[in-house]
Amino acid sequence: MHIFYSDKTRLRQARTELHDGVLVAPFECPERVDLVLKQLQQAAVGELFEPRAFGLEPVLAVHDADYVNFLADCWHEWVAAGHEGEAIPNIWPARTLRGDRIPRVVSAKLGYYALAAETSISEGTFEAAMASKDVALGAVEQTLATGEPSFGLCRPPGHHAAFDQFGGYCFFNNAAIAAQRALASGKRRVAILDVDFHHGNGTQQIFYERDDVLFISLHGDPEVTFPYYSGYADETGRGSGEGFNTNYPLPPGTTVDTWMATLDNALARIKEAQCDMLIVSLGVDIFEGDPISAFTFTSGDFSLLGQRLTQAGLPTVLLMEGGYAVDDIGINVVNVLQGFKQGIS
Ligand code: OKP
Ligand code: ZN
Repeated sequence: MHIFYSDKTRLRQARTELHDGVLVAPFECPERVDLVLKQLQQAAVGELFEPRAFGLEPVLAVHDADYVNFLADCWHEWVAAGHEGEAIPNIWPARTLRGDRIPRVVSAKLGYYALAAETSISEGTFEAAMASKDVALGAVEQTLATGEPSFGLCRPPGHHAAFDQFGGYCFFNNAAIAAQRALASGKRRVAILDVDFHHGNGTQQIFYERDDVLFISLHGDPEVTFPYYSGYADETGRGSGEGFNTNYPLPPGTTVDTWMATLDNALARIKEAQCDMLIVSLGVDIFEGDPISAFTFTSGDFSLLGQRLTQAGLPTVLLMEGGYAVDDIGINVVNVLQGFKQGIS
């Protein structure tokens, strides 16, 4: 297993997250990568690589240029405007307002480019997002070159980030950027399998009208779970993308047996669609102890998950998404990767 990591992912050090009506210390914190890295090293899961800088070109292949410029400038504009705290959106072009013009001032641009309010923009956020996608690109490049599995310890996560929107702790869609890279280097159809507790609305949106990326997600039912406005079973793709988007919303408390049976359906669809690469959006917030999620995985169950993923029989890149039970996040990731290694040996 090739492991990609960058210290620069620690540059996102936001102080605030709007949670339950209170500004709290963010669940998505730099300790997450520290602890995963420590456990990966202790368990000697694989060789550690630092990715090179891939620049903005692979980002602009899936994201809007004005959105990327907004992210690059947001913090500086916020500070220049004299605002006191971190940059948090508080008004949107909601259904009765005008969404057809991009506003000029940073307070208004925030709402235009945000899909949720929990995620503040702070100093270093853009730099960390750049490092996070470099980690994903390093991993996919390695797997493309060797055919061997790679893990990218991405942070911040990516799967909620859409073509021109951030939110749900995500800024650049790392999995989408990696998938697009794989296509550019000759893959014909990439499967993105999203096992994070939350629906990967951003990944779905980016590829919704395309048949060269199959997006499949198992997640908490959006009727009762973030991101609420996406992730239903009737979202199956549009145009030539029809049939290349599959959502499996599952109720809170879903057992691991039911979840695994659903995964088998997802893997069968990946086979059927004749994909030639697998990218896993690996959120370990399906853990029973996760503070903001509601599935029931034990640490041991993650080995089974890793093993099961090898049944796709494809060159595989696993990219970190969520997981907020920091005491257990390291062992849970290690178990997935060790299970995967066992499955292919
Ligand atoms: C990011 B990833 C808790 C509600 C959820 C945002 C969750 C973002 C999850 N107050 N808030 O792990 O998919
Ligand atoms: Zn999640």
